[in-house]
Amino acid sequence: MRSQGATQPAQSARPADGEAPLPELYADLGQANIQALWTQAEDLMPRSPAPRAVPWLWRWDTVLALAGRAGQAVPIGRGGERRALALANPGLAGLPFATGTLWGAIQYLNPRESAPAHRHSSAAIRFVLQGQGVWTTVDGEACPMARGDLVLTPSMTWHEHHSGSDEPMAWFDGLDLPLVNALDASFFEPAAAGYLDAGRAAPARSRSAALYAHPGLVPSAAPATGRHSPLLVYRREHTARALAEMAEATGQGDAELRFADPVHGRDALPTMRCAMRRLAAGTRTPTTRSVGSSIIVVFAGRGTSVIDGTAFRWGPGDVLAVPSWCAVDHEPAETAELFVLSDAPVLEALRLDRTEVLNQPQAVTGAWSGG
Ligand code: 1HN
Repeated sequence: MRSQGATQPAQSARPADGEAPLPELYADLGQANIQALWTQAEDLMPRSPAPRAVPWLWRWDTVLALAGRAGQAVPIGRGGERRALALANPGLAGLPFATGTLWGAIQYLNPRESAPAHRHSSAAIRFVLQGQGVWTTVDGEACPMARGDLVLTPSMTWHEHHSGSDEPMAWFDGLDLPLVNALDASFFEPAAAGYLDAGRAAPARSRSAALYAHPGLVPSAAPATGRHSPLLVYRREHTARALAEMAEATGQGDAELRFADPVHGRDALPTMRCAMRRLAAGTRTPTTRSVGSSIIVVFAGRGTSVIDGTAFRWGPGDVLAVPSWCAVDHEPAETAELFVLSDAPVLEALRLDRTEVLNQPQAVTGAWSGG
């Protein structure tokens, strides 16, 4: 039971013999909208993070089939202006959030469809799982999207999606929306009709990639804003090459790269970390737990992850939720690539970050069998 709003004083608040009875005090506190600390339940300040979200897995086949049905049945334009299916963590009592701080969804665009421009204070990322020939316009810059590409739509940037493709397109959307809502910092604005010229075809490359996607080289003139990465699209060809060369150079079965602001070196967005982790067949990662939550999108490969004792078997397109402070380890059955979205930059900025490496592989006490 949550403590907020509790009206019953705790046992220890009873008056000792000879003391004045307290009910009157509690009644008067309640009248004044004041609560005594000693009447609160212990979960007011847990000894370690106690997220309501639970470890979970959404299977790609299930989500894609439902997205395809939504694509047939529901036009874009219904609330939110996007055909996005939110991955709703069953621990969050019906909220459409994957973890306590992160929104995760699969968005589906039919051939030649468009999703209109809007902007919001929540930042978003798109990580493409299927298709090509779609572009997202971010503050007027057309960004091509194909499988394995990462596109940023930072806070308050205008964005719209267009398909020039003959195939449906599906991508993973990640937003910091639950966090922004918890901070009461949400703003949303639809664009005026005809706001942007969408262009007629997916561009070969974005303007920001022309300026910022060359290794170790950045324009001498400062970018317009330091609030987020000036590079808005991270193409699959670069990610694939970087991961392969890192794995080869280090000889490590576990290689992880972070999508960084090429000018400042910090995370591409101030509220969310995006990373790509390559796990070679035969690797078993150490068991770790971190403060802050993450969403893992399986880009390629198969394997098993154990999250707080529950074993989840995964394959391409599956999405996992890892709530705060849950122990996690991964064991790929074949070489795998995982896209990892987390709220780590927020925890680090607030100096609340903490990671523990647990020595023992964790005991498996359950296996996932739903989703
Ligand atoms: C949004 O703007 C997009 O632009 C996707 O594609 C998902 C979920 C909640 C609020 C805004 C998009 C969203 C969203």
